[in-house]
Amino acid sequence: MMLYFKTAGESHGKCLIAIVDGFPAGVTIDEAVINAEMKRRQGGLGRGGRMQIEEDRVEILSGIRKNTTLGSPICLMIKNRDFKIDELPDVTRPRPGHADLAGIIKYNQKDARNILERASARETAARVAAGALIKILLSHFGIDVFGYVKGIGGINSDKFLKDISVGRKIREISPVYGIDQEIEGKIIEKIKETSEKGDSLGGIVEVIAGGAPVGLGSHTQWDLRLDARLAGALMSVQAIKGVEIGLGYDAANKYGSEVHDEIFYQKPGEGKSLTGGFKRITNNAGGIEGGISNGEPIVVRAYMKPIPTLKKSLRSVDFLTKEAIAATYERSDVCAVPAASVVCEAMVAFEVARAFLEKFGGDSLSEIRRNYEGYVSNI
Ligand code: EPS
Repeated sequence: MMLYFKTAGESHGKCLIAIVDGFPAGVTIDEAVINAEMKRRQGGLGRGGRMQIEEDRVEILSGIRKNTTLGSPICLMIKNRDFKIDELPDVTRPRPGHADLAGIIKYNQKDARNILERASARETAARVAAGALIKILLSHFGIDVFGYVKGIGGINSDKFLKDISVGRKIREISPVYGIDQEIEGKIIEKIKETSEKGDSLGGIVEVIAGGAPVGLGSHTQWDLRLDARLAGALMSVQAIKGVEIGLGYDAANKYGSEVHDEIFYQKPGEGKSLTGGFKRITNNAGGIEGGISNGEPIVVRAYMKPIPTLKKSLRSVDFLTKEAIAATYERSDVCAVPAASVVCEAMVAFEVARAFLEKFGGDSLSEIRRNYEGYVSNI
């Protein structure tokens, strides 16, 4: 059974749901760990009024008994406090950049609410719940997935993160979920200024998956390549417009000799080696060569556009009357890049776990561990 998850739910419907299938039996799940992630997604400077209303908490409806997974589908539910979907006004003034206009035409609707309720990034609460569950599984194999904000509104960090645990400590106290305290003040200022102007901001998120062994993903088929899968998963996150891996776009501007990570060998000691003893002193490949993880940290960046719901509305056209009119505004976040870093972390965790289970798959945690240990001791 392949690991997969689907979500359901509207932004102002009763609840959001994630169904995670193909998750192995025998994994102990602490609900508090999932809820900590839910809270993190709600935070970050630049969030709007909705996050004052909600207190996202997960309810486990199936697949777990006595805090342990059964191997059956796991249904996670997050209740919406603001759930009055049937009473909310019609939306006929589509927001440029949102799904409103394309959605009403495609689905033959007269009210863009029927589109935006599902297109909303509120859906990502369900993804984060699924991702938190998946990260618990990965932690059993020393895989640590860490997402942080690299930049907002053009103020970008060039800091290189060597150690995830150091990054996590800085991120924990950062109001924008960053790891570079030198630029944090400027970012905070920019978010405040933008809020006063009634505008919105995008930014860059980096996700690092440390501790993944060589051999996840495959060169043998286009849709098995790990880099392709990660890019697809991240592009599916609302407002993400670009993804790069390792050196990314900049590799196109350099010589091959400047780009590729030279190979060295150091006989592994007693402990396990994720790379079979082969070493790199650079990681421009972002931990993936030929669509296969090479045992170095997997490094992915996602580029987020500014949120399309603007207080200072853009020009639009009323869908019914065809008259020129300002786009709808109810309320919105000014900047949701910190929240997106939590969502991107969840999506990377999912794709890494999916590739991990394809390689070491089994129905139970103990079976996967046997397969994993046999492989790692053999490389
Ligand atoms: C979000 C909930 C939404 C927005 C935001 C994300 O709440 P509401 O629409 O009720 O204000 O804050 O949605 C969007 C960015 C979007 O494009 O729709 C959340 O839970 O993250």
